[in-house]
Amino acid sequence: MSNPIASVNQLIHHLGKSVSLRGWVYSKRSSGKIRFLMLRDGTGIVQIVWMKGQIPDTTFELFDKLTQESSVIIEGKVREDKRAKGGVEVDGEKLEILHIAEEYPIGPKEHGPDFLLSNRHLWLRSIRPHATLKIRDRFVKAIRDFFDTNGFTLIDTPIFTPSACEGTTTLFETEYFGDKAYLSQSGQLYAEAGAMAFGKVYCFGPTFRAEKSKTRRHLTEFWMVEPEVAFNDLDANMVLAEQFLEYTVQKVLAECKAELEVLQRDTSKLQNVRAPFPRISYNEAVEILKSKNIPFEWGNDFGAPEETALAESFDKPIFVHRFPAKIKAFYMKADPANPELALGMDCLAPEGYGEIIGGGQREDDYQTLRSKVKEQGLSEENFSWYLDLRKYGSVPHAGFGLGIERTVAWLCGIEHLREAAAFPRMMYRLRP
Ligand code: NSS
Repeated sequence: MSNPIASVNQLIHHLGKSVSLRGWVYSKRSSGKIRFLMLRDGTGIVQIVWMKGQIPDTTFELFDKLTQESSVIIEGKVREDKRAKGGVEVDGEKLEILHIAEEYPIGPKEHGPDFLLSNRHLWLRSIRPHATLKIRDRFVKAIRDFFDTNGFTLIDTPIFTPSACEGTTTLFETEYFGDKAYLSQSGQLYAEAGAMAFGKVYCFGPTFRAEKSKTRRHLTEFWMVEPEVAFNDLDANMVLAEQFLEYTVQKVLAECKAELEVLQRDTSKLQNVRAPFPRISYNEAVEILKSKNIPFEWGNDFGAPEETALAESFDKPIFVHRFPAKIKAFYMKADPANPELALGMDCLAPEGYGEIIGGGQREDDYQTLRSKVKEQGLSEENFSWYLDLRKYGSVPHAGFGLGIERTVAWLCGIEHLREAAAFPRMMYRLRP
């Protein structure tokens, strides 16, 4: 090929020039002496127009052989077309077929979710999954930028762990050279060690929970980003969380206009994601539920209906803080004003998306934490290193975890979490 290789999203910079494009046939149609081919190359889709008489007849014959998703190399001249999506069309000159695709299972007709998930390896090529995963990519980039520019150090925490962080009921167990290991539910405990070494750290990776519930909000494998900061208390933790969400959400809005449009996302609520967010205590939340006649008993954890009802009263994400200690993890610090409460906080997204962040201030007193480990029947041996952090220069500290798929689902306005992961893992789905 003699022409420079161009990607579809860069064609606007090649107006009037001939380029070489490489990609897949998204669709094609004929009309008299004209052939139209929609070419998809991963960066976008462009229409290539072929005119009989202007190109050799052999090229026309090749065109007729093309099936959906056949791979091709095309040479053509870029022409401005204001009606087209990317502002350009290409007049086809040469066509080289790399591979004629077999009959493609995904077409324009409606497919059921199960069929699409079983064909996720192909479904990724369709416009909606493509837009969703682009948004995820930009969101992750914004997350890394936020921490990079705010003095945080990335600490990669292990996936094989000897013990539970978030309760023993959702542990994935695996054999580990004659011993037992568990897939990490959260990097938090290790991030705490990191915070004592570096001050401000974050970990970011896959986490695993054997969730047996089949809800639209639970995956068995999901990604979590978890900052942890020495000397932060609960209030400072909420300030960090709201600044972090404002930055990352506004970045996605600015950088993913085209993708949000593909998903027909009403972005007005996302524009509102600006600090500060309303803060309500668990006790206040219970009062709000009462005023809405939603049956709820003090001491229980909120489920999806309660979270939706609470978030409904506000037009931006909210924090709920100071939960009953009984329903929270062993590592949470008790509220000095009322030891029945834990200094934890959740951030609830609007529009029924529920909890996207969970975190709080950590117990920093050695004896208190040691008794909590015992109370919850956890092995002191496995937690001795964690308890050490309270022996050698213990300081107040706090952090949180944000679930990537839950947040991306909210950003994209999609119903089910599974579409926010490239290859989602759920109780009943391990393939592809
Ligand atoms: O259990 S969390 O509420 N909190 C933690 O894991 C803490 N150890 C984090 C920390 O303080 N460093 O989970 C945090 C978030 C939660 O708000 C959800 O957004 C997400 O992780 N999460 C999930 N996403 C998808 N699927 C499942 N099963 C899931 N569980 C939690």
